[in-house]
Amino acid sequence: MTILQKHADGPVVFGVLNVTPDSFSDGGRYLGAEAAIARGKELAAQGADVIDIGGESTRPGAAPVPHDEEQRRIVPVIRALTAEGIAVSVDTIHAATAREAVAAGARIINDVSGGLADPEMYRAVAETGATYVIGHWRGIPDPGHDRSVYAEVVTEVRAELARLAEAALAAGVARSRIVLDPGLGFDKTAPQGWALLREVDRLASLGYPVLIGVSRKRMLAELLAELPGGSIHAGPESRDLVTAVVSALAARAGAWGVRVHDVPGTVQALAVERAWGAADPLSAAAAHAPSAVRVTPPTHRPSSGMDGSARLADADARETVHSSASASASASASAGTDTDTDTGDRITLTGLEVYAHHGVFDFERETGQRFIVDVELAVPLGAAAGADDLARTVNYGDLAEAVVAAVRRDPVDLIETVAERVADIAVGFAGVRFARVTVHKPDAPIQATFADVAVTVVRTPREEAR
Ligand code: PMM
Repeated sequence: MTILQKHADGPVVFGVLNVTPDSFSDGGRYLGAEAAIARGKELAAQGADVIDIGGESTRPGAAPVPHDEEQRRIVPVIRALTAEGIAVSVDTIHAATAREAVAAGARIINDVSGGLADPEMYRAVAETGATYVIGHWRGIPDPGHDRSVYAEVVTEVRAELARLAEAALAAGVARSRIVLDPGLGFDKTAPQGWALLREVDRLASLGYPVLIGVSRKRMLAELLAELPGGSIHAGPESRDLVTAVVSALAARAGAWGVRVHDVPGTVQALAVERAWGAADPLSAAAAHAPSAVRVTPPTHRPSSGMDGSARLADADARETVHSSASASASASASAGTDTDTDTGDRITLTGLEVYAHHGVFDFERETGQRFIVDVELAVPLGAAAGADDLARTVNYGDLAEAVVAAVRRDPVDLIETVAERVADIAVGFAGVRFARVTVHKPDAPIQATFADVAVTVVRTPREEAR
């Protein structure tokens, strides 16, 4: 199950892990690597899709941290969590730290400055191929809100985010890798924060996925202080319930992701939001269950104009050169597996090119090379065709994105292993009877002239997911 697949079930949940002495709500609690790693695993088990690790506090007045100290705090934690297959994002405004983080296994750089703090950041992101969260801010956080001056906050934040995204694109960051975040609390008062939340759809209309980070922030404290018995001085955890409510509302409004400290609360709120809109509340609740206890395969919601994962994936499929996808309803070749439930319908995605670092030789690991993936899914297509309804089939954009993410994961020796990984992802899509996956390595180090070398695996869903 990849983060990108999961998005189709609702927003990606980023669990906050601050490995700092001074973050405002969890500072000092996870400063040692051991405690931080344990907390990261706990957040993942609670249903976080990504662990967002920070080694420098961005709270107003926090002391800047030397880059090497920031990296010393976070790198062992990134290594340990990614080794367990947990997706990691790194909350940093420094390009040097971003590079180290990706080298250690992080896949997402979460930059609250949107590239304004470090002129090298866009290049670092472009070169590493990481997903890039562009946050909106106007400078090092300022407790006095002196920069929180807007004639029309949504219009201006939207325009500033659009400019930052253009700058990142110009520096070589792939369009499909950009996520936008309005930066709640960063040079925004509480009313400005609520205005931005009210108009998440306008931010999303820029065409990028939108991440919302409101967890435990002062704007929530100010809201609670207005309530009978409320106090702005109550501890940060007292804001978890309202954080979860915002997560559900943000999901409704089309947010791609939510960044929270209290993962169980948000997971529950998102389950409610899904159940509210779904026919089957139990499958909605299962969508954020930790994967060890997941009992149903993922169901895929239709892509609206707001579906960041589909947009990311479609762009990926375009950018990764020879990609083509086609649905065929022929009763052609059997995949050589149990076909008693096979209607003969197929979705095929071929020529998906991914640059990755697999191979038994050191130079393959260091420089990387092209891997070309073909996926054939046996999946009944009649219902989707009859109703002309994307929700009843496999969204090939989601498929492409999930395959790219699976191939880009940590390096392995064999293309057999890569094929197995991809097949594991492919059979997790709802309705898939079996998947045939071929991984080609056309530039393999073979001392002879050759056209291609490839492996093919055919896999069915695990029994409990059928
Ligand atoms: N807020 C904080 C830190 N990192 N990242 C994103 N993308 N969005 C945010 O709103 C955001 C962030 C604030 O600090 P915390 O880690 O202490 O909650």
